[in-house]
Amino acid sequence: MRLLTALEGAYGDSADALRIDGYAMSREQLLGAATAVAERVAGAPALAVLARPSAETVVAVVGGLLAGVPVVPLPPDSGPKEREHILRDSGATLLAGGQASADDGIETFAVELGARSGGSFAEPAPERTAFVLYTSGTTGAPKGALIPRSAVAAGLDGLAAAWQWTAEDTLVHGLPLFHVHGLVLGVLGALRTGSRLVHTGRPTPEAYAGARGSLYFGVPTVWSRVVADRAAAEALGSARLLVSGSAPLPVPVFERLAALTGRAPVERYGMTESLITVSTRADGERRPGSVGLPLDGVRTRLVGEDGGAVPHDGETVGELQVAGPTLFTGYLNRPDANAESWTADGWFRTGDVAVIGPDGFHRIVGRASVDLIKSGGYRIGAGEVESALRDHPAVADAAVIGAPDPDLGQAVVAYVIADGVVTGDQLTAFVAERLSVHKRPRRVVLVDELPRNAMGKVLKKQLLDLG
Ligand code: MLC
Ligand code: AMP
Repeated sequence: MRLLTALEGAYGDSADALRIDGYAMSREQLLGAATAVAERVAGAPALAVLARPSAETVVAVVGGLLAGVPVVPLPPDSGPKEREHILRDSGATLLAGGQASADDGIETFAVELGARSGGSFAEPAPERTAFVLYTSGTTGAPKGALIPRSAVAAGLDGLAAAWQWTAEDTLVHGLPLFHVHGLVLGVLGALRTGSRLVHTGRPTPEAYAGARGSLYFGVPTVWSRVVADRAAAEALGSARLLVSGSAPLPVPVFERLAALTGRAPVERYGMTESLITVSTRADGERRPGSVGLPLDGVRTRLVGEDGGAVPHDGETVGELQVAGPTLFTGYLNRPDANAESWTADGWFRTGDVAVIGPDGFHRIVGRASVDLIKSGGYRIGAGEVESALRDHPAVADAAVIGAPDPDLGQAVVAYVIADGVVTGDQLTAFVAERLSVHKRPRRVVLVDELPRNAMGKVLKKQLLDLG
């Protein structure tokens, strides 16, 4: 079976099977333009795609997948530090969209939406890499997670079963196209289930309300903005399913969304490395604060600090470990990170702390490390932001935390020892230019010293208490 089944014409077609940021195209048009890209890139070691929320991005991604070339989505606002790392580390030789910089050593090309090729490619083997998705760790530069085609297929089929997601649906979202949520679920999901797709460019309450879909995806920040806009929330009452994920959905937001739309949201849990593994179901209980049950084929377990099994009593916390067909195959060029992430018996350590009830329902309690921050659903490594801050000539040292934030869940806050001339706003702009804009500190606190323990390690707990 092909990965993108809907492109075979199995579910019919329409002139606006895919609408993205105002541009509509049929699946036939998408296939023709993407096949032209596939002919251009076939045989390349990897294809980087400047992942703006545009039809060009979808065509380029599908082109890479048709040709069996690993696709490397590049955040469109990534600054030179992040961009150079992703391009070099991934081994990409081609970049779709965007401009080459003199020292990239990479060939760029523009995607032609009007191109049509009738050629065809044999379906690449399921074990081939579909994507190299860059994601932050606690320290250092982002790691490239290798996602095989088989994981994408299994993950999407599990979600289609859990959410009764079919070709009858119109999926609406406005999430970025360089992460699992917006790209794998939000684009490939439509191209596998055959549902129509409306991408709103940005995930604003007004755009969601105006799109009139049956199935909506959002991160908790999006849902908390929707419930603050009563008219928009009420307009979503005609939808079949509202899905939240990528970060914890606060219970008050869950309840308000249910009250305003008449629809309790479905919450699901996942990671770049594992795709979506746990979800509440369209035909099952949707419990506030809970992410539900493992998807078909996925296994989960809780492990205590002593390495022993933790009872599924709904109270005892443990590290969540996952196994099954949706898992990545490893991090590119990172044997150290691979060794740390997998157990001897083949389970992936998520780094999330959870409880499982006797009824099998999972509740995510938090992350084991304070150094992985989730802000607006984006995963941000404290170490990466600290390192960018230390690159500023006026900065002597920096410590970054994720402070609780009513809009973003967590906000990146930096405590910085600097020479007294530089301002917080300048440091924020410095990070936004070098990394991605969403990694910038929302607040910079200039301090004379950082609280440290006897070993010299910064006491982040104390900084969190400061807020
Ligand atoms: C602001 N801007 C700046 C800037 N400050 N630009 C340059 N320098 C600065 N200092 C600009 C931005 O570029 C942007 O422009 C605009 O201001 C607003 O940016 P923002 O303030 O960062 O947006 P915000 O409103 O905070 O975004 C909220 C959000 C966003 C919810 C829309 O956080 C988001 O899209 N989150 C989704 C993350 C996601 O998809 N995660 C899934 C990971 S996968 P412009 O022009 O762009 O408006 C995963 C697996 C799973 O987790 O389980 O799903
Ligand atoms: P990313 O790699 O960006 O996909 O981020 C994965 C992380 O997001 C997970 O390890 C969790 O910490 C967090 N996450 C995703 N979905 C949820 C959820 N529904 N509830 C709580 N945390 C979540």
